Amino acid sequence: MTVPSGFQLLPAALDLPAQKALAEAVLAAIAAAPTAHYVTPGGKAMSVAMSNLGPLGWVSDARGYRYQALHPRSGEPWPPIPQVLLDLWARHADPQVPPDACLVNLYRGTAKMGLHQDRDEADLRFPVLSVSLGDTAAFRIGAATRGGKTASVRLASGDVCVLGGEARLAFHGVDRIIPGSSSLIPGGGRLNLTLRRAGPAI
Ligand SMILES: O=C(O)CCC(=O)C(=O)O
Ligand SMILES: [Mn+2]
Repeated sequence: MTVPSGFQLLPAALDLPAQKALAEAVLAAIAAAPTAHYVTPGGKAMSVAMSNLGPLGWVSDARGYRYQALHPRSGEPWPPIPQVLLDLWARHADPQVPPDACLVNLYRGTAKMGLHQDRDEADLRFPVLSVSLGDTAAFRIGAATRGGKTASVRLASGDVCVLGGEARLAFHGVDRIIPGSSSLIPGGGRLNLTLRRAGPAI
């Protein structure tokens, strides 16, 4: 299948110096908000290590999926979203309403993410914008119904993609990371930054 309409891939939206600066800034920020392998409501630990930046952070545990203002372990607010990400959002997602959540996904080794929809946000009219840094991902995207045809798209370091319109509720996931395809992340792997408007627009 072809990718759903509303899925926008912006290859190399960030050049190498910008990728390096952003990866360093995010890794430094999450030193104060350590990543964790969240457990799904079904009791399985995710292979992706996660943290968040911004007023709200996405978390999962036995009680379910939700956004919350505080890191689950430290009880501290999440570190702020770097300006370069706010600028990308204003340019490619929504010029008026800023994102209030940035999920930080760290894929190492065989980490992957199963097909899912992003639907824990209050207002699904806002798109989701995601930035890829480090190793290339084999990303999969289909329609808004489970079980339909899907397409595989490579997401390389510096690529930005936007899920808006028809693609906002598209099922998507990461089949695998291609190890050694980038040397951007110390220790290897892939950093994915997913910007969302999680709370209402006000
Ligand atoms: O890592 C990616 O490219 C996708 C991440 C994702 O879909 C999510 O965190 O909801
Ligand atoms: Mn997602």
